[in-house]
Amino acid sequence: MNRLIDKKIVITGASSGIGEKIAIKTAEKGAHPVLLARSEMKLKAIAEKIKTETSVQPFYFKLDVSDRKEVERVFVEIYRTIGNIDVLINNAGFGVFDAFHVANLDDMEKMFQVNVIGLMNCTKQVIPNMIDRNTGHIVNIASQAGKLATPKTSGYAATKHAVLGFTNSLRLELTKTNIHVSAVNPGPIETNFFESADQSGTYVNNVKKYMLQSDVVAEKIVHLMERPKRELNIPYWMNLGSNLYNMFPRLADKLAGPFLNKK
Ligand code: NJP
Repeated sequence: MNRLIDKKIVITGASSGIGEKIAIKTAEKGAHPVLLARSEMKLKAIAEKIKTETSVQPFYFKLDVSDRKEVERVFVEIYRTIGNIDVLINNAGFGVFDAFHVANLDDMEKMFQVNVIGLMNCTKQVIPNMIDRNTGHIVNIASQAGKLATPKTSGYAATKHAVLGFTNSLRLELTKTNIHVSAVNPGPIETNFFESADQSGTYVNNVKKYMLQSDVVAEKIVHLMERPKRELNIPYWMNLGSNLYNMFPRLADKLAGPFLNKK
């Protein structure tokens, strides 16, 4: 059974990477993706491509998720245009990898504004309507970096730890409703993400052989929408590593420290 047919799925960060792929794959399933990002021209091109390939005509809206007033205005416009939202994919995000002693505090602040506050801003716009209808699904794209911090990710990992904390609390608050709250924790994925995150190319070079393809990650996220669960961890072995680390942190620091220093 196709559970996504006619569902309205709002995707932040849909102008590239996994957000773009999720938009295409949900449209292929007969859902109605709504694309959000700052790059309007990219959204327009992706919407046209989706229309040509699937005959679904997606709506798209220019949005900077870190701008609270803009988020409120755009979500009012979305509700006015498409009606109820069935799924919100909080995917917009970016990283800058730097050792903390040289890191720029403006980058840290901006990462928090987009990855954490932006995600909360968007969630806030859909939750009251979902509670009224007693249905819905919030999917937060976090990271394995939200479970296990590695060197040079003090800012980025802190934002993704915050996303997981927020997601887990929200899920518990909504236990008695029919609203699902999921976290997605991927390892490295081949996307534009690394253009800002890893400007030296060192990390990409070191983890090339573990890199996930955005298509594969998007496919699993679509499956998560069809069969909601609390967490999607990809690849599973990386999550096993994160779990072991959290069980034996002192030993892991000693044994795995050099292995985790890839940036
Ligand atoms: O990266 P990329 P991904 N307001 O750069 C948008 C997480 N993740 O697909 O605004 C609104 O291709 C940006 O659009 P634009 C990662 O943390 C990744 O890999 O037009 N949108 C673009 O559409 C992030 O949460 C990896 O510039 C904003 C999108 O975000 C998510 O996956 C590993 C925005 C980024 O697309 C998608 O990243 C991992 C703003 N202020 C988690 N700022 C990985 N790639 O390895 C950015 O564990 N965007």
